[in-house]
Amino acid sequence: MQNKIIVSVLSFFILIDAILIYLALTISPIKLKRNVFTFQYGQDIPTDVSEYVNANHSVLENVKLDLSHVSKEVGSYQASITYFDETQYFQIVVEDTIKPRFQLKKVEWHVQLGETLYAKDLIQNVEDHSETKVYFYDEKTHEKSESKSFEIEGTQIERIIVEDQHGNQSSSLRVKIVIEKNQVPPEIKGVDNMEIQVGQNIDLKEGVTATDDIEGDITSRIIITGQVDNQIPGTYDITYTVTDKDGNTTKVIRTITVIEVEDDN
Ligand SMILES: [Ca+2]
Ligand SMILES: [Ca+2]
Repeated sequence: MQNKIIVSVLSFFILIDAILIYLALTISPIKLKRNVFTFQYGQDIPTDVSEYVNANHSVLENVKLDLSHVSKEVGSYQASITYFDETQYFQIVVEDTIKPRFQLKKVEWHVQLGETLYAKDLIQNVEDHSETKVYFYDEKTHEKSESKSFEIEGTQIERIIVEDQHGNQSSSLRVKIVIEKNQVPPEIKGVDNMEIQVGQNIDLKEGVTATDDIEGDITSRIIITGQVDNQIPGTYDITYTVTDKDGNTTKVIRTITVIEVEDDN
């Protein structure tokens, strides 16, 4: 008697389960795996319906996946699956949570006093799917700057970070910057030796330029010493001197020869 009751109760539950399974299958043979699917920016968004839906193979063949509103850009998009006249909607989220990775070209840089460095020039091999920017980074103030000028002689440690367009920051890498006083003198051009005729005027500044590797055009700081007497034939030495801010001087001597022209008549 007792066994019969147990069998009856068990049978009852098995029957209920069977009915529930039957209902579940007949109500909808397709079932979304999740309501929200999240992908990393740069990752391919699957176009295979089986990535999104649990259903048997024959059902899957008739499920249409609509990703027409889905973009590869970061954001949240609606997508849907349709099985005959039944449509189910779900979300596709594209996010970028991956920090950029990069390497330094070298860990020690020598710059000249007053020189400006761009952080992007110090690095190589940036790995990230989105666009990135490179900064000098101050760990205390969290300040970022794309470039930096070095105004004090000596050695300093800087940190470089790379940030992607979605705000993910790489870990910072240290670089040693050695700031050295500039020892490259300016260059003077246009001071070739010349011949002029008696009475011919000469502008000693004409065509003469001075350029410094750090300061650029410093022509206005050229000092000219010496004179040409264009009435008296002879050779005249003219000295051009220019000095950069670091005290490097360039001196060029140019010879101007005043010649008497023979009168053919
Ligand atoms: Ca990223
Ligand atoms: Ca210089």
